[in-house]
Amino acid sequence: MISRNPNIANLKAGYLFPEISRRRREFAAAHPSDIRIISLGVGNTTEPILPHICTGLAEGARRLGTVEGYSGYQDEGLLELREKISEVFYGKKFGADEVFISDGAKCDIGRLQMLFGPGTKAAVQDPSYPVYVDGSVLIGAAGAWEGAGYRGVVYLPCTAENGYFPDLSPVPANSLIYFCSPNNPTGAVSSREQLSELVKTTLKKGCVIVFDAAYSEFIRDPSLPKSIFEIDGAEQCAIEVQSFSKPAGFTGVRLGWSIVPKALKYADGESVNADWARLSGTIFNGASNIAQAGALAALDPEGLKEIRRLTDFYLRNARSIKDALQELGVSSIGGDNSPYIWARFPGRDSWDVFAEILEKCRIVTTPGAGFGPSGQSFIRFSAFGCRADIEEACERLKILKFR
Ligand code: PL4
Repeated sequence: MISRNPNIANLKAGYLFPEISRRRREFAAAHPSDIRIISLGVGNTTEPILPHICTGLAEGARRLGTVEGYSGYQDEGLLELREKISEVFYGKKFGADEVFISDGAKCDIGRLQMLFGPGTKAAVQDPSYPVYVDGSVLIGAAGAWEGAGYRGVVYLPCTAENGYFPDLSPVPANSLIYFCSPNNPTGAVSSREQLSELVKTTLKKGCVIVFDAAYSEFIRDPSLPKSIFEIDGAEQCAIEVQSFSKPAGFTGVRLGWSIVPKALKYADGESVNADWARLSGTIFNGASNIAQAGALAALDPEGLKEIRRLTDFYLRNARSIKDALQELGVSSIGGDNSPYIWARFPGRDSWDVFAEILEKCRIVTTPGAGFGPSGQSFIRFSAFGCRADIEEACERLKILKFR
């Protein structure tokens, strides 16, 4: 019989979000005639795509039904969209051949790991979005589970004590550093000085950063960087992954991009950009042309206003959740420049707090321990939800007693 990929066997547990859904289903089945469960768990958008962007999508679909507007495979993405992304997000710093359109940030994170292979160690913020670690396990770079983490992964604790920015001294030389700002799950946003320190360390240690900026459009404080490429030297050591999922409501439409600068080289001087083009051309057949038409609409002046409106909406939800937690005496960070609130329950197991909130309030959250060892005793609240649900959830939270 054919053998199982041993890397899959190395995965310690099921993927976090299906596990949350499983527990929710189990709970609902055990309480059939109960009040409705509200989800503040998975970061899944709830609001309709706004009209201008939606018209862009519809127009894209309509054009496919015409002789002159029809298009088939477009492996590397629409030239017009790649140029627009460079203009809107990077002040035209990058050529179109450094902008790669994808079907979402998560998919690109998975594919990018193939560039560096199983011999490259990973360093991650702890806690972090599970794909960085689980993807490293699947590619064979993380090795087996040992005690509290995977052998080939260096966990960089982000705690209240260090202001949720890690000590970078344990980062191994020549490793791949996954870094997310605004951060999922903590909601912390790294400052310009902190990202400068990250870039300096990365260059000194011969590493590469995979910078996940999926939540950059939630940043309201103008002093905070939205892209790693606002930092000098980043072009020599970073790849940025980005997404239309949260700012444009494209979680189901699926569209993102990655910036792979031409200045980024491997130890032997070969081009990472050229390898990424080769790799993508081989195992990816391009993003949906309808989604790309929607993205073009999202990046024109009217679309950018809609992105602002939508992200403002979710930030208002975040404010309400933060206020409700504060009234309960629960301390939290995030939610100001990010759609996630990271709430602290000292001395408690986060899966127990998850169960308690589900049991008493019928609210699904995400237990911090699911994001890494330093997530223990934290709960992540997602601000993605319709307004009525958020208001109802804030009311229900009042019955909790954590003081
Ligand atoms: C649930 C830091 C959410 N099934 O939609 P994409 O692929 O462009 O972006 C996914 C993504 C990328 N980077 C970060 C993210 O937080 C996310 C989405 N994360 C969450 O609740 O943490 C949705 C998760 C989804 C998943 O497994 O990714």
